[in-house]
Amino acid sequence: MENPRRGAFIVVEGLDRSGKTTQVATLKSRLEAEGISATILKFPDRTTAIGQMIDSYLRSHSDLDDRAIHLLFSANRWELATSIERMLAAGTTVVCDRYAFSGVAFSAAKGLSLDWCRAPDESLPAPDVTIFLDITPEQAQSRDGYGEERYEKQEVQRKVRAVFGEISCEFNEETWVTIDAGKEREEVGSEVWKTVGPLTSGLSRPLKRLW
Ligand code: DGP
Ligand code: NA
Ligand code: NA
Repeated sequence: MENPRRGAFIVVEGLDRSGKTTQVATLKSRLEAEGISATILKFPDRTTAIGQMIDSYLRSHSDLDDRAIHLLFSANRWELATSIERMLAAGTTVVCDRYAFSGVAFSAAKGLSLDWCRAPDESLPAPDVTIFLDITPEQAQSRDGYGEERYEKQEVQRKVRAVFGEISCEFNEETWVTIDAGKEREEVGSEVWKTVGPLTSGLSRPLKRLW
C-alpha cells in the first residue's frame, strides 16, 4: 500500500556565523542514522544561473538595486520549489539552510517594507518548523571567517536580527523555535533534535504555503 505520509520540511535560519551549516549537516546525519531519508538544500543556491548573480553580489563583485537582488533571491527559491514538493511527497525530509525568512529579514533590514519583501515568496511551500539559531552579532563576529561577505557587518546583522524577531511573532511555538546558538555545538544539536525528532515519523497533514 502507498505510504500517505510525507517528509517534514525543516528550515534552519540565523544570522551569519550562527552555526547553521554545521547544525544542518549534523541533523542530516542524525536523521539518516534513524533510517530517515533526508536532503539538505541551501539558499541561496549559488550553482544556478540566478545563484551565480547572487554570489557575485554577495562577494561585492557586482552591485544591484535592493529590490532587484531581493527578487533574485526569491526567484532562486522558486527555482527549487517544485523539487522540494516532490521530495516531501516521496517521503524525504527536506532540511533547508536559510529560506524566505532570510529573504525578508535581510531586505527589510535595508529599509524595504515587510509587506513588499514578503510578496514574491507568497505561496512557496511553508516549512513545518523553522529553527532560528539565535546569536548576538557580537558573538557572531568573533567566529572564523566573519566579515568576508557583503552583509557581515555588526550594524547590518543587528537590524537583521531585529527583523527576525518581528517575523517570529507571527508564528506559534510549534512552527518557530528559537535556540540559543551561543551555546556549545553539541548542546545546540540536541536542542535541534528535540524539535525535529517528533516530526520524523512522517506527516499526514498537507503542506502549507507561505505566509
Ligand atoms: P549564506 O550562504 O547562508 O552565508 O548566505 C549568504 C548571505 O546572503 C548571508 O549574509 C545571508 C544573505 N541572504 C540569504 N538569503 C537571502 C535573501 O533571500 N535575501 C537577501 N537579501 N539576503 C539573503
Ligand atoms: Na554568510
Ligand atoms: Na552560512
